[in-house]
Amino acid sequence: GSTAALAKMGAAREGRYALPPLPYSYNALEPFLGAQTLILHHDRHHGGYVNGLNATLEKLRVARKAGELSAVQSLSRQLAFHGAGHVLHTIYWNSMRPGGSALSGDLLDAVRRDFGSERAFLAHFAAAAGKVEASGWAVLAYEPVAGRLLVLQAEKHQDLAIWGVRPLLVCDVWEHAYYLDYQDRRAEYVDRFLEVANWEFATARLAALA
Ligand code: MN3
Repeated sequence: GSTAALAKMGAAREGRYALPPLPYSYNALEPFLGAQTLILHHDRHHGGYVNGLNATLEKLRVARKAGELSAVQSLSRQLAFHGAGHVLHTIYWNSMRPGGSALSGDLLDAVRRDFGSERAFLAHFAAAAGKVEASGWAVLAYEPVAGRLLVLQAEKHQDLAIWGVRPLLVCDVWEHAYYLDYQDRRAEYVDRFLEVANWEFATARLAALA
């Protein structure tokens, strides 16, 4: 569907990743998040990850070609930092939509199976987002070994806890995501985030993966 296609817009083309446009206007999420937050967050922060990812890949290409890989440790760290930042932000923009949405369909069935109830899941997700230590993310993810849903916390963002999970819906709790609008009231930001959550996007991602 179109939501799955949106998630691919940041993919590499001709060797370079691209900053996908916001799937709505900069002021479309007001009053939850102001336009200034989205301009800074999308154009500057997310754009910085895309530029960093492309620059790191170029440094690695040059290093391989020269046979000089002494910087591979820091370059690998930069690759994970910028790459994870790009992927998670691409999902984050689509994890919200003006007016929000209702959990339904296969995703709602999976949520009830794996978390007990919709209410229990939402409380779990909000608590995880509120309690990420310092900067990070809350992630609703599909874990393909058992084929079940998990809520994970990612500190910073290159430290995703389980390899192979596929994020379905994410909440950015770095301060740049909410500080202009909510200052230190992260829990209020998370509650309002859930009011605009785009569960249709998450359902489409689940259908494409499961
Ligand atoms: Mn961010």
